[in-house]
Amino acid sequence: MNVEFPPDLLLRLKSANHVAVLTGAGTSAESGVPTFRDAQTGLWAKYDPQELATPQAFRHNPALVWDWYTWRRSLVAKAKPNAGHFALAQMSSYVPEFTLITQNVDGLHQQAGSLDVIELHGNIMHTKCFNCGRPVDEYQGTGESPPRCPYCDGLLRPDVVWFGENLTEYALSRAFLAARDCDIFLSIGTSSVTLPAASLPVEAMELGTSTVEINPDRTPLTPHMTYVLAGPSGVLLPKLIHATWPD
Ligand code: BV8
Ligand code: ZN
Repeated sequence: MNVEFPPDLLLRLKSANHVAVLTGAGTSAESGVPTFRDAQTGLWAKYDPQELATPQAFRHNPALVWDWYTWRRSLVAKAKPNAGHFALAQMSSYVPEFTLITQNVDGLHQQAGSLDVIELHGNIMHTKCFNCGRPVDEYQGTGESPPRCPYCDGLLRPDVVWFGENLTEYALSRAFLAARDCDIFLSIGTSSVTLPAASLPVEAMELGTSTVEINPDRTPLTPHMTYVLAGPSGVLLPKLIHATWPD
């Protein structure tokens, strides 16, 4: 794939003091992790992820939701970071200030070496109690699904943010600060429909900050982006890095 980047994009990236990046499930697609809105496979094909990733679904059928996350955890456990993840880790070493905000719950940015990743939606490999909220990463596989909390005997759940649940104040405030402070904002591999994450690039746009979308498909924000790079992040990001910092 021969790619010509707009010269002023490369200049802006190279001269940026603060680069902010928001990633979505598309950045993990080339690692074999199905994107959030991809058709789910096998026995999960008949479920809409948006219906399962809610406290209501967990209350209604805790075993089903727990088993869905156990299936997704098995996919994530086998996944390895792809060239896009490594390129973002590399980019952070080229710029004075770099903020990586992710909607993903798969931990692949950290595995690729990115530090201080803002996980807006939590991490699928972490577990907490649905009742008392304590983190419970060690629990006996009692055979019960979901397992129970050793502190209050409540049901355990993945430590992710479900639809209808608030994001943690800490993650959200840091993400908005970066969107407001950065010189260029890259929105990579996200369908830009989930809020409040999708309002981060808008925050930057409204301040006149240059914004870049990297996605093979169009999203509702595509028409508003300063630059649109249509293609897979695992291919485009390494090329963008090489074109911006060739030596
Ligand atoms: C909140 C963790 C306040 C769990 C996730 C009505 C009622 C109630 C709420 C709402 C409502 N209307 C709006 C809301 C708010 C709601 C929302 O945004 N709903 C939308 C979807 C309609 N948001 C919330 O509820 C948030 N909380 O607002 O709290 C509140 C409180 C009470 C009541 C109301 C509000 C919580 C949102 C977080 C939900 N949890 N994940 C889990 O993972 O199981 S979000 C979920 O979507 C995933 O984390 C995912 O990361 C995220 C965003 O999706 P994307 O990452 O964009 O992935 P997607 O599959 O959609 O797109 C992939 C993209 O990649 C595509 O564009 C594709 O083209 C592209 N792609 C494919 N291959 C590649 C690629 N790109 C690059 N390279 C490739 N190779
Ligand atoms: Zn508990």
